[in-house]
Amino acid sequence: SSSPAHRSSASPSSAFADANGPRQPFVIGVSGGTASGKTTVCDMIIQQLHDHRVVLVSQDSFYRGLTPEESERVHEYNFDHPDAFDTEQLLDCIKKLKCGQSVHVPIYDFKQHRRSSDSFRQVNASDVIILEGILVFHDQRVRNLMNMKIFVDTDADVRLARRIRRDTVERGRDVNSVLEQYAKFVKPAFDDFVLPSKKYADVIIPRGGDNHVAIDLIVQHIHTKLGQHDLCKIYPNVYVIQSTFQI
Ligand code: UZR
Ligand code: MG
Repeated sequence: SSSPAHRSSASPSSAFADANGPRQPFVIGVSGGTASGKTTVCDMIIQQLHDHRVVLVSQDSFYRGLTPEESERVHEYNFDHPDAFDTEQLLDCIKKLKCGQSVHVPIYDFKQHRRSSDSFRQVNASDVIILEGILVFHDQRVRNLMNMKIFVDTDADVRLARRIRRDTVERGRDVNSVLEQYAKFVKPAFDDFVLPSKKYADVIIPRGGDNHVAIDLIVQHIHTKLGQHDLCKIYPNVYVIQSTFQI
């Protein structure tokens, strides 16, 4: 709806009576190549937004589980291709969160390349939703749900060095298999899908989590956006009047 009601609302009653319903959460997309520092950037934003309720949703959680046949030939599986993700389910989750509903996010096991069959992570409605992942800007429908798009831009050599360290230390892989996968899938998919999606970003952060100035600017902007409507703040199904009203 293009009703200007919520923009011109000067009294609390008009804020509550708004035909657009409650204020929607602010959705931030954070993309960038593998090991670019997406998680670090998200953590820093979350830390600085401590006075708001923020949830982080990772695109990784929406990896499709591999079939037994695919698991046997896991070295031939392309985890960096858009088809590796269940984008319909991701879309559904973010849409629900935007409407203030809570959702069940799948739990993905990177070692078994499978989803947990019996457990989920429950994510509740929030003021800010951060969606991070290598391909969160790929699908137009997902992009359209975002209020702000951030691309973390880190040099490829730095990313590869980090990726080797992470996969060998945290995921129990050997250097050769990491390099093989990088050359076969990770780098080509970055060139074909990730880098072309950079053009959709509103903000590009060079050097990722090391860039404190960029993070500060982004957090200031989010504060401004959230503050614009601080007559009512969303809590699950409850509206709380936050500020004193000017007459
Ligand atoms: P980030 N990935 C795996 O290595 N194993 C899996 O089961 C699922 C994903 C990798 C994926 C991608 N690719 O490069 C990376 N490969 O996780 C994305 N190969 O994670 O954005 O944190 O780097
Ligand atoms: Mg990550």
